[in-house]
Amino acid sequence: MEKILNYINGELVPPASDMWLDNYNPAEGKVYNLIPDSDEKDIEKAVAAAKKAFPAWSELPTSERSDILLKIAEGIDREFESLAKAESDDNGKPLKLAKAVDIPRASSNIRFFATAILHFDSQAHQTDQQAINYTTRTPLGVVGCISPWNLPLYLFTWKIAPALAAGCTVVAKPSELTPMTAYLFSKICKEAGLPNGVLNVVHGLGGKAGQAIIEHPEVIAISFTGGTTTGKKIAATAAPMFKKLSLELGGKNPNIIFADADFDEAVSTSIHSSFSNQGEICLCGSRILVERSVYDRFVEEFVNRTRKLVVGDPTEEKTRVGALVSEAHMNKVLSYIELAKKEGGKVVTGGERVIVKGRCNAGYFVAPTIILGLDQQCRTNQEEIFGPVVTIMPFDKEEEVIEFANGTAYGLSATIWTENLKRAHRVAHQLKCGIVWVNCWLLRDLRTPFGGMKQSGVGREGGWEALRFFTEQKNICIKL
Ligand code: TXE
Repeated sequence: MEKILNYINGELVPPASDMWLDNYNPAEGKVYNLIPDSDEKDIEKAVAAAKKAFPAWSELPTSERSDILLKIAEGIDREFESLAKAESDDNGKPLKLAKAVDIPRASSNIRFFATAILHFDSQAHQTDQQAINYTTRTPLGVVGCISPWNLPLYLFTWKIAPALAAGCTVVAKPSELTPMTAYLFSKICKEAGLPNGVLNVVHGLGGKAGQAIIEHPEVIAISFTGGTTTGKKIAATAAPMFKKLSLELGGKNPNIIFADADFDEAVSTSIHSSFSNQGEICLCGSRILVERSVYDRFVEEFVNRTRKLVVGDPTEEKTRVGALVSEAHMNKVLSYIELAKKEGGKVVTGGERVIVKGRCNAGYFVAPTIILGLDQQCRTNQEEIFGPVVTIMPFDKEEEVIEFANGTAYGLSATIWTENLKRAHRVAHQLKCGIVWVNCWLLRDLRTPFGGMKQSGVGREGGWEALRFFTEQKNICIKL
């Protein structure tokens, strides 16, 4: 069986312990390769390599760093087919989606930061006639990047691209559930001539390899995307060490539909924002809040459209909903559906595991599920399920829907559907979340800050924010 290898100091190497973990293809429910069960020894080697590589990489002219990163982006484009297949095989998502979103966006992430760094500048302030201050920004050093399984290569590159562009060297750990694209990416980096030790990719478990990155004293900043519970643990370890932290955590995002919305667009985009990537996107709108006068019409149309979504083999063109990432995650999602029923919810479509005939008959598929009749306070409407499960609730007034929308511990994103411009601005300003989409969803401009409020995280990624995160500021004051 194929063995995925770590990428340390420019070499593809097995873990020090020679221990391996099973990597499942969730659409087949079968192990299809092995990944390193790395531990602190591997992290130690990776940090030492990153430390050694830092002076030369950080002092390389920006244009040369940029050129190498652009070569890596070209490598992603060249390996497009194999990366898309690996992304789908590891995660269970439709191959079509990996081709349309994950891989092109991974390449865009690298290109964006490779070119953004060429325009990154610092500031100067004249203090009356007394002094001139100028502020420098220098790369931090060795940083840790830990990414999740839902958009594997996309989120992996979203972290490492700004770190490398800024001149940091990186120890990265992709999710143990979806390691394959990061492994292929290591090979692309080698081919592109990335100097040894600049990027080190160590595979393994979160509590072991991941925790060793967080605890390592030479790793001075952590960029993490994953669950809120993991984020808390990471913050608890890193905060007393005064590490710089960027945490992108979960969401329980409201999708607000006012009666004056463009109905057809609201319905079709809500299908995407509810069930794309099996609902395993932190930005999915899992709570649909609909103004009462259009509630019945919306529910009818939305349920009909949802029933037509094809759940099936991720490699088939017609498939819209693939497998969930793991058996454990499928069971978690199914247990939330049971909880919703206990809480008085009515499952109007879906609600169960789907057995797909043929190659995928042992896969972890769950039917797109719509639940009605729950109140705002229940656990189903408070906790992140991270699967193809949405609730729909009616509302009467603008103030009420703002209260509903803000009424969870999360604050990542929200969508507002209305043709009333003033209301769009008014409501958007009152929502306690980091990203608000008006009459659209997941439209991304990489220059904009990305991140959440409350338990959805701390810090902002994207654009200059990411480059600032990976640099240290110093102000120099000169008396005139
Ligand atoms: O993610 P984890 P899990 C949410 C979603 C999901 C839940 C749990 O609700 O059901 O989180 O998913 C690494 N030190 N999201 O458990 O554990 C881990 O190896 C250092 C939302 O799979 O947070 C992986 O690389 N690292 C989310 C990464 O953290 C640790 C996407 C994420 O895994 C670690 C994924 C530790 N102690 C899940 N423990 C989003 N916001 O997009 C784990 N890891």
